[in-house]
Formats: sequence, structure tokens, C-alpha cells
Amino acid sequence: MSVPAPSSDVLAQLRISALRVLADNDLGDATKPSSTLYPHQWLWDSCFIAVGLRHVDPERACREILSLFRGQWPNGMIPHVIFSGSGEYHAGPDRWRCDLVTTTPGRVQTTGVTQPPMIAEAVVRVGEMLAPARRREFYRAVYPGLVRYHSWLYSERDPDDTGLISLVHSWESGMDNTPTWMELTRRGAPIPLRLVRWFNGDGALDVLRRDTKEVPAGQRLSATDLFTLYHLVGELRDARYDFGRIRTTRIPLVQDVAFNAILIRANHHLRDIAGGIGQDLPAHLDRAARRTAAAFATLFDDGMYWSRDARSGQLIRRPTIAGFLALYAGVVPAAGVTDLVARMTAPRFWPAHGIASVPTDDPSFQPRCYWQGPVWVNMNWLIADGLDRAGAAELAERLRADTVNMIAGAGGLYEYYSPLDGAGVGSNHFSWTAALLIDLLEQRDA
Ligand code: 9WN
Repeated sequence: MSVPAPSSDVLAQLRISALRVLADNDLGDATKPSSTLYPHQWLWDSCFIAVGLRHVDPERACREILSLFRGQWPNGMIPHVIFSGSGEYHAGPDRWRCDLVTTTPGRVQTTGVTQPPMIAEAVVRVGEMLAPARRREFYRAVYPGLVRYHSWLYSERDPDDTGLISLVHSWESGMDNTPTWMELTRRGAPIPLRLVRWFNGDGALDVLRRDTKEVPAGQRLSATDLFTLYHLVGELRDARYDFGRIRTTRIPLVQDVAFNAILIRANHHLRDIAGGIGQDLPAHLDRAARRTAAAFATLFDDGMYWSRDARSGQLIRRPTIAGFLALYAGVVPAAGVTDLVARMTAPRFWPAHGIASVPTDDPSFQPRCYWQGPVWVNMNWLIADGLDRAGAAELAERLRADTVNMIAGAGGLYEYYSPLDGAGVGSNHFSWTAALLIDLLEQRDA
């Protein structure tokens, strides 16, 4: 079932609102995801934001990307948050204390973990809007930092050369409370939190939260899950964010399917960026990129791609949207695309408004709760891009149209949307929804 298309007046109005959101959330050379809930700069948010900004102001889009390198650690990591806004964030610098471990080029405070490596995609998309000489200049500006980042991903997070990167916290996946991660994360919960959970005491803990001022607790992750994530940040801090030490603890490690899919695509783009400035990818990265593309097949079983518990070696067989990012990676064999697409277009995953983050018949499905069911605009955008390249352009068009119609139907640029009735939930005036809407409208007009 698809959603009715809005009039061109409604779409024009929506575009104006999207521009206003990006202007309101502008921090100068970076954009905060939302003014209340997320008042700093996030890695993958900035990449999606740059994809939208390129249609409005390509130079500002360049700066959005370049600003991420202010936070790059000497070891090459690009952190998931750069604390550059002024508002209060529930997991702010004091929780991380990364200043005790490292310094950053821009002398900015950051978190000690990363996020899906969307930068190379954003660079190429922005590059498409630049004149050739300016594009080369931009590519030259980002390339060394990108090479250092991708090199860090491999040397730090895949020391055994499996081809797949391990993540150390669900915030790195960008899908914080996805059932895949929560299954493992809850095992890392300290006993008091397990007891609260056991006695259904989440409601009592809610009073201690700072992330539910704008968004009702029922639309975010549960209090026990949130406090477990804080607890794990403490353990990472004790391990000085060093993978060698983290491996000796019991902190969950996951070969995350979506992250590795995004990395495969990013490696492809990185090769193009290198080519654009007359260089070859360094041999170690060239080799690593091929290895990831090959190793990704080990995440496939029983018709689906899954994340893997990197400690036990077991696949985590919780159906979520993450497995469909294999389409974005571009590594699904031609014979497998039809099956994967059939799974994705089944009403349990795609009831009306795009792809649910968790299928509607899963025990953990909650239509308005964060990564446990809602539709996310960035996910639809990534999957539509993959469908195009997999030879399913018509379906890609339908997914893009459903996404635009859903946003219009909800009448706002929300963080996420209910897959059942399209209601907008989470934070409102959300930057990547605004930016990707602009991109979707441009693609439609083109
Ligand atoms: C933790 C900023 C970020 C997104 C993530 C989303 C949410 C943060 C939070 O907001 O996570 O990183 O505090 O809940 O899950 O994907 O990047 O928009």
C-alpha cells in the first residue's frame, strides 16, 4: 500500500521548512541534528546534511564535511560526536573524558567512539556539484584525513584481518536500541540495572533522564538500556578507548552488518576520490577493501544478512532493517537480489510508509520507539540508492516517493515516523530529515 502524493504547493512549502530547519540548526561550519536533543555535531548526520546542503550551497556543504576533521584523533579515528554546540547533551564530554586520552586538531572535545563511515559518500555527492578544478581541490583537502580514518578502522578494529570491522558500542552503529545490539548490550548491564529491568522499574528511572525533555520516554530507548549504554561508556573510558584493552574486557563487540555495508560503499568512493586526484589507494587499503567485500558474504544465512557477535562468532539473528543495507553495499549477488527485495517489500517490513527498522510482527516491535520499529529517512535514502544500482530503479522510485509522501503526510521534519500510520515522532525539526528531503525532491525533479 502506498501513501497519496501531496500537491506541488505542499512540497514547495515543505522545502521551505527544510531550509529553515537547516538554517536554525546551523552552528557555523557544522549543523546540529536538532536544537534541543542533539545540540552538537554528529558524524553521519553531518554527511547526510551535506548531501542536502549541496543543492543549496555547495561551499557550505564542503565545510560541513571538512569540519568533521577538526575532531579527528591523532590515531585517525573520526569521533561520533564533536562537542561544538552550546546546549546540554545527555552524554556530554564529562561522560567521555577523551581529553585525558588524546587531543584533536581543532582542540574540540569529542566522544571516544565512531559512527557509520558515510564521509566518502558525502564527499562524492558534494563533489558532483562542484566545477572540476574546485572538486579536485576539495578532494585533495579531504583525502589524507579519509585515508587515515579508513586505515584506523582496519588497523584498530580488525587487527585479526577478518575483513569485517568490529564495533564496541551501539552508538557506533547509529541504531542505538536496535534489537540486534540490545540483546548483547543487556548482558553487559550491571546487576542493579538488571534488577530494575526485571521488576519493570524503567518508569521510576525515567525521572533521572535528561534525554526525555523534548521527546516522550516511550519514543526513546528504555531507561535501563540507556543507563547500560552509559555504563559501557564508562568501561570504554577505563580501557582508554583502546581496542587492544577493550578486547580483554566483557564489553560487547559486534561485526555490525550496516556499518560494514556502509564501509564497503565508502571504500568504493574512496578509490574514486583517489582517482579524481590522480592517486591510487594505498596498497593496504586496496587489499582491505577487497577483503571486506568478500568477507561480507559470511554475514549471509537463511536468506538474510545479519550482524555477528564478534566474541562468540555467532550471527545475531534478529531481523532488522540493517541487513537490507547489503543492497547499498552493492555486494548482493544478482541471483540474491530478488529474494532480498521480496523480504523487504513484504508488508511486515514495508507496511505503507517505507521500511520499518524492525518488522511489525517482531516481539520487540514498537511503532513509535526509536530504532525498534519506526521508519528513518536516512535508511530509506540509502536503500533506494542501493536499489538503483541493483537494477531495481522502479522500486527505488517507489521508496523515495513513499518517503516524501510520509514526511508530507506527517506535516513535519521529524526524526522518525511510525511505519503504521506515518505519524512523525522523536525530535522535530530534525536536520538529516530536512537535508535528505531536499535531496529527494531534487532527484524527483531531475
Ligand atoms: C547517540 C544524532 C544521533 C544519530 C543516531 C541516533 C541518535 C544519539 C542519542 O541521535 O543517537 O549517538 O543520543 O540518542 O540514534 O543515529 O546520529 O541525530
